[in-house]
Amino acid sequence: MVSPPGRLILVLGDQLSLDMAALKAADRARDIVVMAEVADEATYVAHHPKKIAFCFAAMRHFAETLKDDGWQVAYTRLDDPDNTGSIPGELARRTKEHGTSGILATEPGEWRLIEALKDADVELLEDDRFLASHAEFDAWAEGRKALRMEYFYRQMRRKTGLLMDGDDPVGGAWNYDGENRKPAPDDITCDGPLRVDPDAITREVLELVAQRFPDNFGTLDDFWFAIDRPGALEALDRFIDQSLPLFGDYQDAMLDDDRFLYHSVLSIYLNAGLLQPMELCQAAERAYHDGHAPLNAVEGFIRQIIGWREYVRGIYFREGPDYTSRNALDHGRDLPAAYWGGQTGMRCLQKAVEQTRAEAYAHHIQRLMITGNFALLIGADPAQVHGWYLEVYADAYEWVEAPNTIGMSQFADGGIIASKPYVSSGAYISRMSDHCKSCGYKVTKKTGKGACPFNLLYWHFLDRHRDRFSSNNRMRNMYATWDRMSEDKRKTVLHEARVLLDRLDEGQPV
Ligand code: FAD
Ligand code: DLZ
Ligand code: SF4
Repeated sequence: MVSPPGRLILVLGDQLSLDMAALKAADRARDIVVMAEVADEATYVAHHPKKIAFCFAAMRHFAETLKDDGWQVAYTRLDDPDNTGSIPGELARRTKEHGTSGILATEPGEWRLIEALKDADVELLEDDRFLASHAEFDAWAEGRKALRMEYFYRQMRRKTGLLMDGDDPVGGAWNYDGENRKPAPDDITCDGPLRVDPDAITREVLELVAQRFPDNFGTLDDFWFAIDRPGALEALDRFIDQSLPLFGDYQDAMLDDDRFLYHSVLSIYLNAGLLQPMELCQAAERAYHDGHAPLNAVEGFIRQIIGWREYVRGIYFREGPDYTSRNALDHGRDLPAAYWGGQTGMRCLQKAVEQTRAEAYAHHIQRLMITGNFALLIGADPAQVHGWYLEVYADAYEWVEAPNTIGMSQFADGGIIASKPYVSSGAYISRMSDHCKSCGYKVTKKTGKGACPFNLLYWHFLDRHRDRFSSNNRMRNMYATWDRMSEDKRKTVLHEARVLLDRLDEGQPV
């Protein structure tokens, strides 16, 4: 008697954990794991080549891990002649080849793919790599006027017991954010994240990506990401050992000559499934109890993971597929060429983009207060801004990128995530970085030749959005400062900002 076929188990490029929900529910003896490098996923935006290379290299290594673990794996390479070019296409092809009694997948991190899989009759299991399920987040959000991260974070602290002393937070306070804002250090005592030499599998992928995606923004040179779990665990150890103690102090700092400072650079591994959120947090908590790292660093790090990361995911799934097209401030300007490496005299922007091109990485404050701040101040089309962030960073998947961009950075969701827009003049950048020292503009100049564009555009933004923001408690002081300026001064600022915006509209560099 011929036994009935098993099921197909889909594992996507950002689901590279042995304990993914679909794998846990599968039968290793009968089911077949399907993994596929496909054109649709590689081109839904023009990803940074390092992101594609990381994804394919990590997928190929993970397929080997699965085989060693006793799984049967049907793996499609991008250049396989029979490759249909899409995930549903590959599932259909494998169904023809092997037969199947059903297809099982863990829910993808993007509405686009969720809908495509539902259309292909794939059974989806909730992704349980996260601390808060959809139901738990929705229950927390239900009936609240404002969905502030801080309160959600406290619930996650209680739930996990991380940094808890019974019912109270260790140290007496929930949040040490106020101690995480030291300006850039004079000298850096940290060599940055672990760098891994590409092995034969990764080198083959690098050649493929170079050949297939020659025009994408970003360079493949000097590829150093870890591409498997042992490498990612080593990167975690190095972070805890070397960077965590000063992570808190310098979390918001930026330096012209240092791309990573004390940041973990672990989001790429975490989002792909090579690391789990709780193991990062527990490693950090151990470092606190061992006296290796102070509370402001450990609490700050844990808050980013069980607070911000879980919270933005909750918002993405709660708000639904139209979230990425929100545009509360009615912004529509094209992103300037500077975002793709075009000429700019703004040192901070030029450095953030240059490092993005080189590393497919920038840390949070570079994303929020340089590229994000400038895009918001000029009134850039949020959909384009969202497209840019999704393309250029190796850790970018829509569930985490979109709420950070559309919500936190561009205020395009009308204030679901941010209680006020993250805008600043040049003074903030000057305080937190050393960029201004080598800039053609002068951060201390508010108007006139050489005035820092952030200074002009900041007031222009506040002025043009006065109706919306002037009654916001957290913005009253800003409007009071603006209103105290003489009418002449205000006119000059608005005129010079207008000239700058006109230059951008004519495609000229600023
Ligand atoms: P660290 O500073 O070392 O922080 C530790 C960890 O905390 C990170 O690895 C990350 O997993 C988590 N974390 C920190 N802040 C956030 C946050 N705001 N949201 C979610 N997780 C957070 N993060 C992504 O993972 N993918 C993205 O596509 C992404 N897009 C962003 C777009 C914009 C406009 C902004 C402002 C932020 C974005 N972030 C994104 C959040 C944050 O910038 C990155 O998580 C962080 O820079 C990753 O670097 P790191 O691992 O060195 O982080
Ligand atoms: C990012 C990415 C890329 C570049 N390529 C693939 C791929 O070829 N096959 C695959 O399974 N996944 C890929 N991914 C990750 C997916 O885009 C990701 O799973 C969805 O965006 C959902 O988060
Ligand atoms: Fe950026 Fe203005 Fe400083 Fe130049 S002067 S680096 S544009 S903040």
